[in-house]
Amino acid sequence: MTAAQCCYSFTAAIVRAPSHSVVHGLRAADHGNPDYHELLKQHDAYRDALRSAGLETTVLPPLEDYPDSIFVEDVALVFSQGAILLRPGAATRQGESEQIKATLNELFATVLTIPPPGRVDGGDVLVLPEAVVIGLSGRTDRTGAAALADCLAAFGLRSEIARTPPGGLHFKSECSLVDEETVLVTRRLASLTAFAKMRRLVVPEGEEPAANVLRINHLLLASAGYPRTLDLLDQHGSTVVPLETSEIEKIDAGLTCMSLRWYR
Ligand code: CIR
Repeated sequence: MTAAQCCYSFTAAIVRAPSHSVVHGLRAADHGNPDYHELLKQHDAYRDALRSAGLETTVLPPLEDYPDSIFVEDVALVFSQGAILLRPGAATRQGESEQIKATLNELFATVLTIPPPGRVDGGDVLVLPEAVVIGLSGRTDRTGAAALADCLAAFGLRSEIARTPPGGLHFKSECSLVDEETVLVTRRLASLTAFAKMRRLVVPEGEEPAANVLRINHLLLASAGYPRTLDLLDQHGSTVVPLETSEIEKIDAGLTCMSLRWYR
């Protein structure tokens, strides 16, 4: 498998439809509840973008008991080699893993798991061409990161441990892959050793939530609300698909969180 296949050359995706309870999703600061109908519209546009990028998408049913369950990225990692079922760090999200297990078992020949007591959220895991970076955070602990490193090694993937900046929810809230040689990062992550060999596009001050973009095949999905970052990506030569993210941002989420992608 080439680096691009591992990082952004995908053919399949899993998403989960938003539940009505999504408006009560976890958040660090209260900026008001998301509007359910607007969020549904934004989620539909996201699903359309995945299809435009060429992904065959499995849509899982909503889970009313789990407000944050549309953020499937946090409960599993998926690769051509197989899947890894994670143990999310937030108490209210721990049952979500069990809810996606059967789907992973249907779609993947191999499903590895993070054993208790380790905790890992997929939002803390960035797949780069040379290594998978695991960011320790309030959700991902050292025990979980060590168990994840073993799972990744079983799939032939090298990993590195980094640290999610203080106060940040997830590592990927502040960085994401633009292409094989380039990452988009907030200023405070720009000098991270894991990015030393890569070109770094630094998100303009005041647009930090824009750091979470999603590269899929020839397209780069980016948040529509951040014009200076969109310009930066455009100047870089990316084919950008701007998507509205106002409602999921109220519950601390970005574009990568709403899907699992892999090359089947
Ligand atoms: C949470 O706090 O878990 C959700 N409200 C947001 C999760 C966003 N997921 C992600 O960035 N990978």
